[in-house]
Amino acid sequence: MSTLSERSSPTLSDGAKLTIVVLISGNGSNLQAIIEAIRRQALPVTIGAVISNQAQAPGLRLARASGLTTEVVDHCQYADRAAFDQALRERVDAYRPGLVVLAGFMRILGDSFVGHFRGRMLNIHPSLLPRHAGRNTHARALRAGDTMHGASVHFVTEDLDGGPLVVQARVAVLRDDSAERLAARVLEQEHRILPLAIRWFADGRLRLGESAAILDGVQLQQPYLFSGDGEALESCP
Ligand code: NHR
Ligand code: GAR
Repeated sequence: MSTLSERSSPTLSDGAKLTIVVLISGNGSNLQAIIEAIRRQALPVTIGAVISNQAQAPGLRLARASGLTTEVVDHCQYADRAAFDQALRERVDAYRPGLVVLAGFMRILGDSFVGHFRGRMLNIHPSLLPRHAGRNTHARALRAGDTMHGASVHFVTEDLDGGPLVVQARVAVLRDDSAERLAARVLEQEHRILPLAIRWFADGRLRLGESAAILDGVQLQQPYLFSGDGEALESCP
């Protein structure tokens, strides 16, 4: 069966590549960063589908504009979290993804969902985990007087925002920073480290070990620190 994405956007689909499903709830700027990396041929994956728990998520429009298959699994339509998780799992599984990417996905996932996708689900979180797990991370970083803030990619486990870390990018907090300005600078870094981590996974360089992420065969005691030059995604000619 030929999907919409295969017909209208050949660079975004290729049967031989790792298929990912991207879960979103909002603007989808991280999704956009993934799409752009694929278009630059810097990310060898196929987006099977973009699934949102919010029918109104602006990221859905963006996905459709790129010719991607989209779905909505609205958590409000389900009796409880377990029922939502099961429906979401079925829809994700329908695309047989090798990797599930939470890109601004705002619903906590239950143990059975997480167990099913163990070792093949990544999340981008807007803080230097383990600092500031949960929500409102930028305001909390400011309130705590942090001088460094940033973003983290981690494997998703039952431990909310506590799964093994993969890569982080640091962002200096400026004097008189606002949560909005800080968030915008952190978001720029998210757009670099999320495609990078996906690329490592697609290239078979990244996997989840017993208690830590393993990159190039080495167990990460600390997340890889992204500095913005050497390891940036290279475009292929
Ligand atoms: N699920 C598990 N099991 N483990 C993680 O590490 C997860 C997860 C689901 C989402 C993203 C996470 C983040 O990056 C994420 C990581 C939402 C909430 C939250 O409190 C917390 C963390 C994250 C995402 N959500 C509310 C809830 O009751 C609802 C908020 C809303 O709908 O607007 O689910 O920060
Ligand atoms: C990003 O900052 C992401 O890290 C954060 O939401 C934003 C989504 O932006 N995620 C969470 O807070 C998860 N709880 P986007 O929709 O433009 O990618």
